[in-house]
Amino acid sequence: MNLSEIKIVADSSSDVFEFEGIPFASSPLKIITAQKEYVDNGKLDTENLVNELLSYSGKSTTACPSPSDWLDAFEDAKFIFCITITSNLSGSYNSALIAKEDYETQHPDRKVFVFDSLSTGPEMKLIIEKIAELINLHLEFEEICREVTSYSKETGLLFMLESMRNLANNGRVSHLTAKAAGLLGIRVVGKASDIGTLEVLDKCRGEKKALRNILENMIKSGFRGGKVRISHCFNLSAAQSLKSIITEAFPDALTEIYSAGGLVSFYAEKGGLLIGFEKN
Ligand code: X90
Repeated sequence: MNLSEIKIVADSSSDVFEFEGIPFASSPLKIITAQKEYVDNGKLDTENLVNELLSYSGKSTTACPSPSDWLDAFEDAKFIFCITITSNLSGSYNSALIAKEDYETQHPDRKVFVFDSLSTGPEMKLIIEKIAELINLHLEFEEICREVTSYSKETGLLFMLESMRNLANNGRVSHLTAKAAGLLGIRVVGKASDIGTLEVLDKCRGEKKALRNILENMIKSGFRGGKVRISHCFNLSAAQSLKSIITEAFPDALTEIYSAGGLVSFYAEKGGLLIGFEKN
């Protein structure tokens, strides 16, 4: 495989909008209200989005990329690695599968690997980084697919949320589950389950306790100081505190912090953190 024939594509829930050194495209999800449609294309003003939604009382929802959006992202690459948000919460994966069918029928010499991350945000970012690493090692297409599949079993996603209102209003968690997150001072800590759904682990009083709890849950999952990716929705200070408690316990951990894109900001809401990490 020649680098110019390869492309990594991911939907915008990965918070990755460009990637240095490897051809990359992001396929945008959309956030939709009765008044406006926000396209999560990396140029979206997420602060404006979050604030507009806070003052908006009508219905808001999201939409995954259509097969034709995915085809646009494939462009005309020969070998495509396509990563999606969990198929258990979004139609993105199914859309990508339809696009793959289409693309491979039209171009029998081309290959698309569609990978269901069973997760989102920073865990997808880790998977994307792994694919890039394997591409740079000049592995064969099938080998990369195999390696990525096994790598993803050794990564996890935890989250801390102050509100689960948008998740509940869009049927991604029950209203009962969401209720606890609405209580003043409570932070819900949870994880992406093995089948790619939201699983609540703990309800913590205050952010400090929640951050400790996250580190404990990372360790429980097998974290021993590998890569960590933290995506935050206007909560840089919590992301930084988490980074320092991780570094204190695991000086070799490689932690990077960045701002969430539109889709993750919509569901994680103000104050939310998503943490992708390697389990061993
Ligand atoms: O297709 C669509 O419209 C997108 C639906 C996405 C629904 C869930 C997004 C969750 C984003 C919230 C915390 C992390 C949850 C991880 C679960 C696997 C972030």
